[in-house]
Amino acid sequence: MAESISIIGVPMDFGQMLRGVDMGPAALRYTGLIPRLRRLGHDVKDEGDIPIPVRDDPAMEGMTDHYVKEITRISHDVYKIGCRVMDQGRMPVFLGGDHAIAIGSVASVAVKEPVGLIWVDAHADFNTPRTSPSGNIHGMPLAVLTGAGYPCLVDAGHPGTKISLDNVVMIGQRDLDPGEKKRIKSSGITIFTMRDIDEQGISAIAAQIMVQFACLKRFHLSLDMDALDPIEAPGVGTPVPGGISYREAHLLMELFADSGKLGSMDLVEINPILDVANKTSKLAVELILSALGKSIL
Ligand code: 6HN
Ligand code: MN
Ligand code: MN
Ligand code: MN
Repeated sequence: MAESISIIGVPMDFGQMLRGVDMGPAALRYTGLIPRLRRLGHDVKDEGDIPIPVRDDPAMEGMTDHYVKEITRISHDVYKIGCRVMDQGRMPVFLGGDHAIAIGSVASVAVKEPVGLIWVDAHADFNTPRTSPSGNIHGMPLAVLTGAGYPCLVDAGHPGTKISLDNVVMIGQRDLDPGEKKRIKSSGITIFTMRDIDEQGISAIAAQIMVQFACLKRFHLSLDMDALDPIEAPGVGTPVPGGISYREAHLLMELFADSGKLGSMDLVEINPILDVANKTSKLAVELILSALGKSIL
């Protein structure tokens, strides 16, 4: 189905320690994301990039505390533009940046009605400041969105929890921190780790998700490129071996497209500096196209 899509670049790298992930939106545009979505028949508007301070700027020197203040302010900005796009009846596609951009993006799509949230990632991003070994905020957005962690981040956009734990599904995990594991187990959140994918296959898992989301009108896909195997997606800051294959990822996107319920998405964590000939952006664009209706036949 032809959609009205708004592309929102969020070149934010404050959620982790490596420069380069701020170039994600540029790499995805360079790879032809917008004309290729148009060729699929979609009406696509490029909303440009949200202005983000540059970390190398001497004015930023001495900033510590994992950039919580900057990320809070940027999350408000992401939220505002996401809300505007949603009000216009358009589908927002947020291009990161690191995964902390999801604090604002997911908040903006869950304002009017409950939505499902599918977190495709090698990690769970379910740490709080207490459980995080790194302190990096990109390891925390799913915890924040479900109401745990720095209060200023939990309250970004509008005060309080943005997504109920019952409406969250994680897929692709294979690297969890000890305290994070405990939080996952006690939360009762639905998780399909790499072992589950190996045992059940991607299509059976997608079918279970659609049963869980039967009462919801739409869902948001938050796709961290490190969910894929680093052989396919080397351009990420925190690669973990043993990930989702090229075909598994495509099939998952194709099944999401078939569901007719994909309402919005994030594509995050591409770091072109660490990439091999823009391989990760090329795959990411292919995956976005599959999620938005590109089919083989
Ligand atoms: N990501 N669990 C680790 C941490 O530092 O909390 C890694 C998080 C990676 C986050 O890839 O979006
Ligand atoms: Mn992530
Ligand atoms: Mn990750
Ligand atoms: Mn610290």
